[in-house]
Amino acid sequence: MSKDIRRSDDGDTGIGIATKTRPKTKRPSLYRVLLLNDDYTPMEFVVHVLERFFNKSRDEATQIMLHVHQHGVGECGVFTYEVAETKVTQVMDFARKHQHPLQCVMERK
Ligand code: TYC
Repeated sequence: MSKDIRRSDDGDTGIGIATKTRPKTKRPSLYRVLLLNDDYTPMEFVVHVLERFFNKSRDEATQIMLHVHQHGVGECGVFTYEVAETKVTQVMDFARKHQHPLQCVMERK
């Protein structure tokens, strides 16, 4: 951790005052949560997952599901690491509980 200290001259004494300028803030890395297509998970189940875990409207959920169905992969949302990890776990647990092979993954944005 480096400190950002700037020395500003306060006159002709040659003595500077250590002044904190920018308090360091780090933006968190963001992660995409993706759904992967498969041949067996019912479309209605995928729509339900998107509504339940990603707070999508029925229309938006249906669009995302169809995108995944047609293109093989699609984005459910973008989150910080811990939130993304939680979403993936929730979806995978829910799919397993209902014996569907649905796969959900995360990737650094
Ligand atoms: N391809 C599936 C079907 O035809 C539907 C589906 C869509 C499955 C999206 C997974 O992530 C998925 N029943």
